[in-house]
Amino acid sequence: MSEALANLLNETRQFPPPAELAADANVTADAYAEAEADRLAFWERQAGRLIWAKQWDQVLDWSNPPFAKWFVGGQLNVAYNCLDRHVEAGRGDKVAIHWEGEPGDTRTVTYAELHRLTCQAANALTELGVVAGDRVAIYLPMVPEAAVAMLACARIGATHSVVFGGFSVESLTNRIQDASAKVVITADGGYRRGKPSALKPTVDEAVANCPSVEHVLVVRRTGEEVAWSAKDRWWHETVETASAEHTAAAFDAEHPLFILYTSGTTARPKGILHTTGGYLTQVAYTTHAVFDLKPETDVYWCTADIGWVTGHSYIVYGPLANGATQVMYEGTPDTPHKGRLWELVDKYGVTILYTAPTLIRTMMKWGEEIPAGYELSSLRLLGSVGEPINPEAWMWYRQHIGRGELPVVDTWWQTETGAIMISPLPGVTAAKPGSAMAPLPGIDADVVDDQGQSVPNGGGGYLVLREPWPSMLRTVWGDDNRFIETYWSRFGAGAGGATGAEWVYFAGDGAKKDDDGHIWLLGRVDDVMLVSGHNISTTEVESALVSHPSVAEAAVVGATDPTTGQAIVAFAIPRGTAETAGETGEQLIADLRAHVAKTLGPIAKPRQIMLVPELPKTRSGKIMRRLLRDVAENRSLGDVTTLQDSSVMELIASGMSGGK
Ligand code: 6R9
Repeated sequence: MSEALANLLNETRQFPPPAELAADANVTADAYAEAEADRLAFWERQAGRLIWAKQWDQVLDWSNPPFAKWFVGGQLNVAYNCLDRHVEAGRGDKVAIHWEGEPGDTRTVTYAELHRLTCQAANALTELGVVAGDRVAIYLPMVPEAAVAMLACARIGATHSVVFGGFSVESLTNRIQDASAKVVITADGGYRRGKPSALKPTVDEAVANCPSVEHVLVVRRTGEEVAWSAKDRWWHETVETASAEHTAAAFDAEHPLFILYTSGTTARPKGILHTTGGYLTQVAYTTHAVFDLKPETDVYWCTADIGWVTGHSYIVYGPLANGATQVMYEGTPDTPHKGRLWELVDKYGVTILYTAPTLIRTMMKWGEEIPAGYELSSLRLLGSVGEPINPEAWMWYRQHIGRGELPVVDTWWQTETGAIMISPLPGVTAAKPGSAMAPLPGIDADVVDDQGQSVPNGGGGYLVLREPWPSMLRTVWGDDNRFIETYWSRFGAGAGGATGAEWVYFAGDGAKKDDDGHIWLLGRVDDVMLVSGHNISTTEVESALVSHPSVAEAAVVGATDPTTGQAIVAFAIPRGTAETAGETGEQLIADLRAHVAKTLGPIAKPRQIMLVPELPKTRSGKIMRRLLRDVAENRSLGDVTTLQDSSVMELIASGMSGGK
């Protein structure tokens, strides 16, 4: 990327931690110095947060890069660390999960109960022939059984592969086949947008083409009628009748814990493999450090789905390893009304909220009167993950959800990294709206140019990780070459660097360092635009648009242009109150183009802005710019099957207003 980026964002606001939080923070600035002094000793101390059945002999074996082994020779059981140890310490009656179904039904699951259910599920899976090393696919709605199923697999050493409940037959089939899963755990369905949404028929269709599957375990959630085959077993008849006695065996630190497929906007999904000891160490540490989690007093809520890595690391493993009390919600944020999230924050006294920019921007669009109608005073910390958060969305979050006082931690990481890598520390960092700030203690991140050279402050380029980290992916399931090819061949030793060159992990994200050396994420490298020889990041133009009072959300793409190579085409969703019909719309578009030119410079002025009611998003809430490029270049639409809502593209095509 280029010099053009250096002066694009002029964000200078900065918010130090509230004094009270800083005074009592779990992690202080010393952590950076400690990790700096001896990185491996630092991670070794963090591994001490867990209970190990056998101590490791070596912290890191990096003798065969890029294949890492952490805590070599150590043994532990993940479920033991998430459940048994809390129960054994007398905290069995503590609430693990305040579960809220979409229709309003609730369950309160204590650590003792979660432990009992997990032991029963472990026994049931064993009974069905599952042994350590086997793969189990999990295709469930957001019900406590999803966590139980994952923990039961971990308990017996089976490798789980959670498939998001919104994925199609084809996606599910591919994932089951790729991992040769022996058992599938599913439900009749779940509740979404006010009605039951079936899952079992999708599993039936998939399993018909998956000979590896021997049994299907079905949770009854909606009570709707389901077809039944010889492979099917009801969860309540199998798991809930099984013995609750189960002794967790210890597994090697490098035993495969789970496979999770990255959705990937174009390519075939990759099965990202995570293992046991290093993964749990880093998710446990980051939950403690980044969310400042105090298990005795906090009520934590991560709004992600268990089908994504955020749900794995920050609903299941991180919070439970720390003994947290959390909220789990089944449904959509606008069912039965647009205040549902705030109603739940109020009801359960949520103190830490972790959500995604897409949701924050949706809330901006709906208007701040909605959260203003609820009591949100229990909140003390806000987090963001999934996409770059625009400075204005960050400010809105702090202002309207965080009373203008709360720290916002913008956490950068990936399915591949397993845990948070770049983020403010809430008791230490004076955060800048829109910046993930700095690598966490023990993490070595950098921004490099095309040649792999570290850029100076003020420069832009590619985000890389220079040192292995405990929760790093170990490979792509069944495809070591693809692992090396995708992540390790762009820079450093894997790119044929000079003798003695280090291995460098390529994250696929554009980034820049500001004048203070803080890191700003600029979106996927594939999304960067090249306009008249200047690299311009979609994120920055989107942030400029969102900083206009009439815009709630924006997506920007580069469309082929005969004169400039690529031209900037923007799609903008007006805020709740903005008038957009006819001439008012034309005027708004003119204002927005001028606003972008003023904020970022004339080079970044969009050729075209379209006012749209919605944007195409992946099911995890990331904007799908690929489809918008099709619209911008007047092409017929590519594959829309991974869209959250496939009718959005029709809506955009028909409701489009705006011209050059
Ligand atoms: C955790 C998760 C990973 C990609 C990542 C980046 C984007 C995530 C971000 C962010 C800017 C943040 N991303 N968090 N970009 N700031 N705080 O989302 O994993 O689904 O694998 O996506 O998401 O582009 O490379 P995953």
